[in-house]
Amino acid sequence: MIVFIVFSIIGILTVMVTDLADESYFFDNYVSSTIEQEQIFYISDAGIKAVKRILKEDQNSYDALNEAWSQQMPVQLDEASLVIQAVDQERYLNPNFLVKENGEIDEKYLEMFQRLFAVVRIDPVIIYNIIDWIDPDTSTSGGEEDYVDFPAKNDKIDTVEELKLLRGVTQEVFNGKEELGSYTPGLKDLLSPYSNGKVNINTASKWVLMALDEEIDEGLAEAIVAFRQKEPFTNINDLVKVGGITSDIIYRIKPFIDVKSENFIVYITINLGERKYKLTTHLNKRGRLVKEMWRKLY
Ligand SMILES: [Ca+2]
Ligand SMILES: [Ca+2]
Repeated sequence: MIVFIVFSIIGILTVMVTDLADESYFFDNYVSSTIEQEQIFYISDAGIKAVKRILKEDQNSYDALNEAWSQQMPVQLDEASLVIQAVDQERYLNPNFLVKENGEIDEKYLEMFQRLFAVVRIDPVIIYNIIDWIDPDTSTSGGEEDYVDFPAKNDKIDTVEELKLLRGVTQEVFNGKEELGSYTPGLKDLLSPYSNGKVNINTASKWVLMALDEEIDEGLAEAIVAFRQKEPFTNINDLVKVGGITSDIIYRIKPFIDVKSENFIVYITINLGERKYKLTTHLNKRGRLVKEMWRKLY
């Protein structure tokens, strides 16, 4: 995206430059764009370092929304202002887990996806479109294996935006919808390819919690959310303290839940002079080790 912006700036400048017939003017402006890009990366480093430090210092047994890492962080520097927001990815379901390493469908994940799509009223055929997009074979599991302009990827999903390429994933399916004053989330607020596959019951939305088990209805999911606002879950067995959650439910969902998170996407908005930039980075946390996986500038 930045390359595109740089080139469109060059495009505009070229017109001006031709008029001025001044090649050095054009060159200086190109360089200043590149320097600005480097400056943004440099400025972002300060923000990313701050989030990394917060995550490193967070050594308790759980990750919850009332903790420091989850708070929006405004940062004022001499030349720029930043707004930083970290979002743990274990609050979402990972679509890549629908397909096992051997290429077969993971039936347990399929059941979770079927429940999730039912509660947010998204066409369940899209689940099979996702499966066929990921699975290595080219025969259909009930979804769309090939598209008119491009074949299915037959590999893991890398970004949540990739889901927009799939048949049936409309703007509304992706972004969610507002109906009769009530909001239903779309895929971008339910799924993440960066999650380790275990849903954090301290951060997951009620819709994702409802996907975990058929006995977790809306009332029970809301009870979980209300409970953790007063007292975060420090152990998955603490769920039994929520009225209505039986030990049978805990036994069934145990392999798919956790009370902590491992992957964090950090969104940084940078105001530099007249311009606004968005930088996204993926931090992976294991114990005291916090590693930056990638960084993207928009
Ligand atoms: Ca924590
Ligand atoms: Ca396939």
